[in-house]
Amino acid sequence: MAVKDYLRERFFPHMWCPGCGHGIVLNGMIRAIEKMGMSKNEIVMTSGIGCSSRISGYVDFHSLHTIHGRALAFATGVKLSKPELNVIVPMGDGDALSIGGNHFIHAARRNIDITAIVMNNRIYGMTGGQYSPLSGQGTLATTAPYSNIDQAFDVVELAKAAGATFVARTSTYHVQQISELIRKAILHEGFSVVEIMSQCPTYFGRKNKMGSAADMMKFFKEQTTPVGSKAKEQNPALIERGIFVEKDLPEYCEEYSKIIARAQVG
Ligand SMILES: Cc1ncc(C[n+]2csc(CCOP(=O)(O)OP(=O)(O)O)c2C)c(N)n1
Ligand code: SF4
Repeated sequence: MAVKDYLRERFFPHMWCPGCGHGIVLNGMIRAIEKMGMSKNEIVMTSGIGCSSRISGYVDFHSLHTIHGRALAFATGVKLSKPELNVIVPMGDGDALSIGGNHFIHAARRNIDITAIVMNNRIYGMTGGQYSPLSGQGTLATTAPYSNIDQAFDVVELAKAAGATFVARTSTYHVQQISELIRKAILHEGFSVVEIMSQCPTYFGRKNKMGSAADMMKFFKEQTTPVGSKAKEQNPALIERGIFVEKDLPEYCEEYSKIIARAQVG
């Protein structure tokens, strides 16, 4: 299948602003799926609400565009009833870790076989630039005009601590790595998290004087380094990219089916 066969072209042109990073994530994800030769019918995408969550409308998979912060709850229901399907959940940082934070940690803890993609632009894009739990101290937002005083989560550390069995990070500058990490995350049997640093030039970029979308991507190029690199030792402020966790642990749906079998015997 060609890349465009996975898209619902009738919904284009898309609603993203010029320079938004979310389209790069869509591109990287579709290329990963095309490379694996997956059929559209094997994939379910559930999403909440947000510019990032809009991805579920543009892909020609089984899709559920649901409630802000609840994408993983819907995904859990789908996966438990149809474990043979691949469930992918694109989320914004607000969707995943503000209103949806509780769903996120518990999906990770259960190790249910879902691929969570956190599109981290450090702001609520869709609703006009409010700060999110990923904005970080010292940033400016519509709701923090005198500077944000909240510390940010580290998505990778949070996912690791909550029990995710595949945890990775990259950025929209590293488009080949997006495809590679999403491919591995889909193949992984367990809860996988791929954080993708994405640019919102319209709100985060403008409010924090980060320049154009291209400047923001240059920032991702210059301020990140492969995990475990020498550069990180020399400059601890660099953000690491790559795979942080990849391990096998019992998967939730498999364990659940064993419980059903035991209950039927008993
Ligand atoms: C229950 C509920 N609360 C709040 C909203 C309003 N709302 C819609 S999207 C959004 C945040 C979007 O930010 P994020 O998830 O980071 O995605 P982005 O738009 O930046 O890609 C909010 C607060 C909503 N739709 N539903
Ligand atoms: S508001 Fe930000 S996140 Fe939303 S489409 Fe525009 S650039 Fe992208």
